[in-house]
Amino acid sequence: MARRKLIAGNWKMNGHLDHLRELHGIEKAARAHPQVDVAICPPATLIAAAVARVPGLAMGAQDCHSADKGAHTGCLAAPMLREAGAQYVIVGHSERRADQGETDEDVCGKAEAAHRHGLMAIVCVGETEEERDESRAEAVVTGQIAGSVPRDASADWLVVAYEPVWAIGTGRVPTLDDVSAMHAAIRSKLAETIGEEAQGVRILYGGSMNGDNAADLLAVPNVDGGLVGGASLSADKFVPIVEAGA
Ligand code: G2H
Repeated sequence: MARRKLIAGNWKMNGHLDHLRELHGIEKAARAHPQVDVAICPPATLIAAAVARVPGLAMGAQDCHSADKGAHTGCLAAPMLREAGAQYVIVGHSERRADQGETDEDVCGKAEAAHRHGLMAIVCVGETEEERDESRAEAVVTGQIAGSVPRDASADWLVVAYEPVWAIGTGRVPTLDDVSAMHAAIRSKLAETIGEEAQGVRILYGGSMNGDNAADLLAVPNVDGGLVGGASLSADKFVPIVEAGA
């Protein structure tokens, strides 16, 4: 099944208003390659300003609460992000699973909230170095899929991102064979979890993707795009990844 590639940038806790200047070059690249979906997930405080500045470029958030409103100091609900102009939301990034103790159940609730409010959920999964060394990577990741993906998910609103924790921000990437094997295992687990819809769900690779390795990674079967951290912070580094996905 043909799946449109998605190249999504995750700015994490980086960037101020002046950093939005980088978006012009990224928007230009997105317009030049309409066969690829491109999105940037800046800090939530910048989403509305980013949409105003580059209306042709899709924006996303980096997290949402599972509830639509309520007494949750400091949290952001999916309808708030939607109102700010977000089209995507990353849920279950390993940094949040580690720093905020998010469980698969939490992540599943967040993905459901995203769907309720018209956001595309990017559900992140990935094993630690220790889990890989102990040959548990596939079991861990498929377990995360089973627990984090809502049973009623469809390709219209679900994206999965495989991000090996040990590859994040380290400059290390798995072998292409390992990426291929894991993405195939994820597709297969998705099929068990949500049935036929699994064939249309995009599975992104994330973890030290850059302009030098993107073309190889994006050519691997079942790799339907990238979730890019450090290299998404500048147009110079991000645009070659968009071009590699085209
Ligand atoms: C993985 C990725 C973005 P980086 O977290 O989600 O970051 O590309 O910096 O490894």
